[in-house]
Amino acid sequence: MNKTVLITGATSGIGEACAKKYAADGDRLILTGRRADRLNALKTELEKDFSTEILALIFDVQDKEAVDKNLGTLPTEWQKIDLLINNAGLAAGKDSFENADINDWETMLNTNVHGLLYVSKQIIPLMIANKKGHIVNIGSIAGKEVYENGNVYCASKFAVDAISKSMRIDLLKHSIKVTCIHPGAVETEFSLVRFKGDENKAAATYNGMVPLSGNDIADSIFYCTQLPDHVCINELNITPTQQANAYYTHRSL
Ligand code: NDP
Ligand code: 8X3
Repeated sequence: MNKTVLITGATSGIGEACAKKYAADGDRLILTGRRADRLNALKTELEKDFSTEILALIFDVQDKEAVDKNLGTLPTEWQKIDLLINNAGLAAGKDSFENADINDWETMLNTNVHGLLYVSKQIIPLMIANKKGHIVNIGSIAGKEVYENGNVYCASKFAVDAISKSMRIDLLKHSIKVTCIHPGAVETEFSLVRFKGDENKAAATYNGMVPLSGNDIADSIFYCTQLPDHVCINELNITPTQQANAYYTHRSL
């Protein structure tokens, strides 16, 4: 309640679910994404439903200049950020190493790793000035185990895991908590993006199982961020009940 929360990638999926969850809690939100129509519609909806203040910032996290311009010049009343949720990310393609498109690899590394770093570098000094803060990074079970054809997506999420551990150590002295959330299969636009609009391939990802929803992940993130100042959940691995890890899914439906 009454926190200022910055959520990257709020135009769909997990980020959008987080935006709704924190708005319902009465928090002020800075929401980001590239799709202006969606972001502005979400801002209008949340301001109407929850009478909260929303700052919508449209930029690509891969573009360091755009990140710096948008987050480096926040109005003073938006600079006391209590919580940063580094959620913007994607998988592009799921191809064997020798066939994968190098542009897809660059997009994943530039978004999932560089984008997260650019955003964090802008927000951490504000948290340090405030003498506390909480950063939640969205990793993946793909950052815990490498699976066939996951190659660079897995590498990008292993990087998020390592960056989260490193942030936690370095930011200890500033009382900044760092939590890394590692979801398994969550039914969002993730698979549609990964398979470049192929709806059949995207749907097949969740065949025979009940996947997680964006709300399931938002609920877990919310829990992690409501604990007393002296308690930090370092990481959570969250899968559907029918998924043990990146390799084993029981498709029984
Ligand atoms: P969605 O595709 O539904 O949402 C992704 C969000 O990221 C969108 O809001 C999108 O906004 C934003 N985004 C992507 N690229 C950029 C960019 N270059 N600049 C700014 N924003 C960007 O997928 P999810 O909600 O599932 O994904 C959220 C996070 O969760 C990702 O980091 C993903 O890797 C991770 N994850 C997802 C899992 C799943 O099974 N769904 C499992 C494990 C982790 P826009 O296009 O408007 O820019
Ligand atoms: C998304 C989950 O298993 O498709 O990060 O990589 S998985």
